[in-house]
Amino acid sequence: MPMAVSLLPLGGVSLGTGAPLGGPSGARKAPGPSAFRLTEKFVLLLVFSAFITLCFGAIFFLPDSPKLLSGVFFHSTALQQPPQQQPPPPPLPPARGDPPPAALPGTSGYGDAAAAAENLARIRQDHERALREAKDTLRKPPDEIRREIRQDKATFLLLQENKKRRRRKKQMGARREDGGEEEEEEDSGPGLPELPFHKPIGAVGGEPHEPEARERRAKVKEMMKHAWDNYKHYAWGLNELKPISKQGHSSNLFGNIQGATIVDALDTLYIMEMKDEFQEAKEWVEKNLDFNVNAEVSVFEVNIRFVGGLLSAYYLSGEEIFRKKAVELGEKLLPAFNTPTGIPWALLNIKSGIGRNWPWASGGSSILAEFGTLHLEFMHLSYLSGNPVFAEKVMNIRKVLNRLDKPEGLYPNYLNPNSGQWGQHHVSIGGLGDSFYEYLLKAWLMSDKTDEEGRQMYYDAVQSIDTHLIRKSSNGLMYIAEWKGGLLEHKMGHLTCFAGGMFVLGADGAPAEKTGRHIELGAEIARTCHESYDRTSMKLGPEAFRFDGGVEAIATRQNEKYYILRPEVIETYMYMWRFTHDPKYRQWGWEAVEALEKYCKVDGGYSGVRDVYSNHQSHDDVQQSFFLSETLKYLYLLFSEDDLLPFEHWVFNTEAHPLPILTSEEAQKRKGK
Ligand code: DMJ
Repeated sequence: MPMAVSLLPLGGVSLGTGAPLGGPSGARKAPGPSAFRLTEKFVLLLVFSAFITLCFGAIFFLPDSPKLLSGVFFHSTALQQPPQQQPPPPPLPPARGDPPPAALPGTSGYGDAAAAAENLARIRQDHERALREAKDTLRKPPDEIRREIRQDKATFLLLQENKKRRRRKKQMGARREDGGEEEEEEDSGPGLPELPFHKPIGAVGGEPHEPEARERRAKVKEMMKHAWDNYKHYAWGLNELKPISKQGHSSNLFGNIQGATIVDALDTLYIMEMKDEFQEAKEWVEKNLDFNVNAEVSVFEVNIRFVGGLLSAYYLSGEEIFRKKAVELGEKLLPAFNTPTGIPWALLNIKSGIGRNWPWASGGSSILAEFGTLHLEFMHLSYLSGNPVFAEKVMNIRKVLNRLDKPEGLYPNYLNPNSGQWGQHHVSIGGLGDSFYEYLLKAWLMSDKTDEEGRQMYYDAVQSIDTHLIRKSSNGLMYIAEWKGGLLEHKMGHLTCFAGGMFVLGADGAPAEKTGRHIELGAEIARTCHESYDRTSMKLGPEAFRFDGGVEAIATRQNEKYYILRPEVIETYMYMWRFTHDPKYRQWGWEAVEALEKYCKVDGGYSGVRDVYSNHQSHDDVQQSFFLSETLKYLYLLFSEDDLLPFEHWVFNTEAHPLPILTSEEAQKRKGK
């Protein structure tokens, strides 16, 4: 072990000149005491080596170790020792993932030097394996990756399959048959692939049959009007509204791209048949939506809200301007993928094309929920532009993920775009992880169930989630815990509540013997999330709730008690309603409407609240754009008939923007369309 070897002379000097351990100096000549000192020297040497080894190991296993590594010279040089200086390799650790720090053998005491040495060797071996894997990732020539992508992806092959071209005019004609306005369309020119999707089925639905549902849906539309009118009045053209101070609100997620609320709300306005509002929004997009700005943006947020919003607006209305803007923005986002692995940066300056990651993300990592939530939109961008590059970028993300070991079959939240290796082994189905899983399922659904790889990845992931993260409280509330390097944190975020809807949406495609379990997961998560609302004073859910320290589904920390108009719980009610028609889901949705009206509605729109357990409203003064795109849309759908945006034809992106299922011509023929 190089460390111990280099320490030997130092150890010898220090022990030899230290305080005599064996009595008076004359006694040193006697063989007994002298032998005794040697043993002690050896023991001390072992202890010292074990201590150094422990430090060495700790550096690897501490959270964010890459940050530490960069500043620790002795560690990086130790790693460069040639292999022959290593002790013989111990048996490989379990194939999946690193053991949690607490479980490391040989690091609990200073006496067990052999175990510590073994441990160090194992760490080195892991590290070297990681480096080798990273190199492999980087060595793959882009051509080979592209070839693999082409071979594997049935979804992408839809583009290749459809060789015959049809003029967009004809397509628009088909849409007009469905009730759209007659308008001269400009020729979109050559290069567009044929779109198997002919017309927007169910872009507007009939009136709800039941009088109560009709009334409730009308109420939701009224809420949309209140939110929209105030945004228009006080913050028109800006990203969001501050409903208390009655002015615009800008977060740094969009840089200086403007109009997030307008773009996010377009499709909600359309399906609610708010025609004047849709028209004014469209005019704003035509005249003012500008991506030629010097702005550093969140690739994920801009994709789900702007690209997603524009794509949906295009598919619903057939208005060419939305397609054009979506493709233009998609092209601006492409430089984000210029990393050694093709895993995109989180942040991108859309003028300079320079990207970087969030400074707080584990060792410079990209975030799973961010780079894993581009797939649906990018497949559509290829589809609408005729340019395969978008599809290639997102298919490459899958390739990188599929080459990595997953601890217990779970996907850590952090992945380093340079090395292609996981960062911290934290797993969450809420923040940082959530929509990655959602997009695996929806990629398969959106491909008309041809994307076999997406399907497999999704159901495998759910199996691991079920085994390792799903737990029940002592009173039987099911929840999805978070995983911190093998240890569970018994907490669930509001964001995690979307998973109920995801499970039930995926139930049908699950292996036959698992269908029931997926439905059960959906129903149980819906119930738990409803409890998280019901156990507050305001009947609105906190940002996170816990299942430890004697509580269940309750926020225990002050900074987890806020509600920012999030949609996830209502989203799950909507999916559960569609699949079960159990009236309780509409009832729970209505409770949320009443609570929103009571506590979040203000003169100037709708605001988040700081503490859902308090009887006194304290508003955060932000009307989030997702309130219009998601929360109100899901409520509206909850009280609508199933023929509005039917699931056989549409999937919703993670911001609730509906995208049509890409049905191949062949499949259409099979279905007799
Ligand atoms: C939305 O922007 C999206 O749903 C995203 O996936 C995460 N959550 C917010 C709303 O809570």
